[in-house]
Amino acid sequence: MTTTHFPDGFLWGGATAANQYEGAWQADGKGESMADHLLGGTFEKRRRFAANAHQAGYFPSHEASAGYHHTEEDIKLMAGMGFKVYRLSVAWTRIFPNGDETEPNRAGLAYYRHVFELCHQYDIEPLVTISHFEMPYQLTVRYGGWANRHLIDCYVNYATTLFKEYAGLVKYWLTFNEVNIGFLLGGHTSLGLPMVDGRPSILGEQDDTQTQLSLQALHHQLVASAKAVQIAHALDPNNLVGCMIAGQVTYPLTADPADVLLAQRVTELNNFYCGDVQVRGNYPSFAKRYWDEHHVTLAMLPEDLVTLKAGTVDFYAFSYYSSSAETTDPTQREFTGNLSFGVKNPHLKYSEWGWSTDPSGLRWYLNTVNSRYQLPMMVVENGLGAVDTVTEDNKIYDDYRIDYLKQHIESMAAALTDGVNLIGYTAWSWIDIVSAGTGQMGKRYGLVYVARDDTQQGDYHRIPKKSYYWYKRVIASNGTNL
Ligand code: BGP
Repeated sequence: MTTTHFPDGFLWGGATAANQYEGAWQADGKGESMADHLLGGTFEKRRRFAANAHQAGYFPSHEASAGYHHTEEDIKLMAGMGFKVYRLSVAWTRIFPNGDETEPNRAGLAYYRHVFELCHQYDIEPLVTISHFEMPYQLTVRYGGWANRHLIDCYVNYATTLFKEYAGLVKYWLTFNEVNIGFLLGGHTSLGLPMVDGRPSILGEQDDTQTQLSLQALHHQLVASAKAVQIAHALDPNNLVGCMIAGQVTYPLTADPADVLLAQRVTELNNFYCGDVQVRGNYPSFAKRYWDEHHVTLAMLPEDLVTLKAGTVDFYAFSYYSSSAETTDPTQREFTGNLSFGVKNPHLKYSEWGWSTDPSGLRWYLNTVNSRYQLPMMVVENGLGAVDTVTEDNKIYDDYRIDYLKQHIESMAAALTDGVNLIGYTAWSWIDIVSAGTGQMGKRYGLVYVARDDTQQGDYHRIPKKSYYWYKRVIASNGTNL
């Protein structure tokens, strides 16, 4: 039981991403996204580096949770928990099927208008991620992805279309989901870059040519993000635009100063390379050292620096799932959860997917970022991926998920006492969706169960889990009844 009170108007809610939730991948004129090609495309073959290699040929985003066909029911379910905010992404390919058209697909625009209007009927504020790992496949085929500067124009046209179309319906926006992950992982999903030897190229394991390509592509994304922020503000001063960073907490494995220094460098690179550009409007001081070490020369137009400075975000949104550790012994490095690499921390417990549970890491991260930026913050992803069992009487007793969420909400309450300006929390994911990292339905995060499994069986009917009723109480008590 926490004694700290969340501020009045705290934005409690949940999140999804279009390619993991909607399905209906070819409905109403939608084009193909990078996600629609996973496991089968030229660039994405064997992209999944975790448990579902045996499913090659199955494209999780094609059907996902069939959210596209459950709009009314799902928004009603969210309202049943008392959501104040719903974080969702727009599938770029529903609006511009190939990514580079000048005229939008009206059917795609109408679909999201319906979603946003329904949300407002239930007093749920939409929080929209403009691009969440679902860039149009044709932008990679035709232009080579974000390595090509032309994508800035394509994205700006897309974002501007959304700002204009949904003026008055949406005021909270995020430009790119986990923009720092594309950079960390070579970015074939979010940057649209080719894979290396059939797998994602990982920063630190990339050769300098790949690092050059990734950072150049990322630079274009950061410029596009800054332009979108400026346009959103110019079109409607009520628009609030946030960055979305994958919160990467990295501890030194030992008190050996070399480990401490390494953990600091990893923390800075993973979080502040992108964070500083989006919040402060310039690359951090360590960036030059990093570029020099990797023989990277970024092609920048003189106006890019002006754009970055003028397009800083209004709030800092981030995902947080787990923490990692670092040591200078390179033989120990492995996958340590949410697309991070490092070493396992002996003080923490790990899920069967290798992700640690570390609520203190969330408090550490909130404080660290608050000290650096002093911006309002939102936790826009946090949750536990687990296998759920449906009992004979159709119930799901997910006490492990409740425990996880409870501990993290307690950490947020503690961070509030530390003085952090936290304004919202959207649990990931409020309903079962396809896992981004593995393509599985069986790695479930939802507070609502979706009857669909990894053998593609199930009719997608929804069942609120025990956590659904628990979270409803949490929201009703503004975070005091945990
Ligand atoms: C983040 C992504 C989400 C989501 C989450 C959980 O990196 O923004 O899209 O998927 O991780 O990861 P996973 O689905 O791999 O368990």
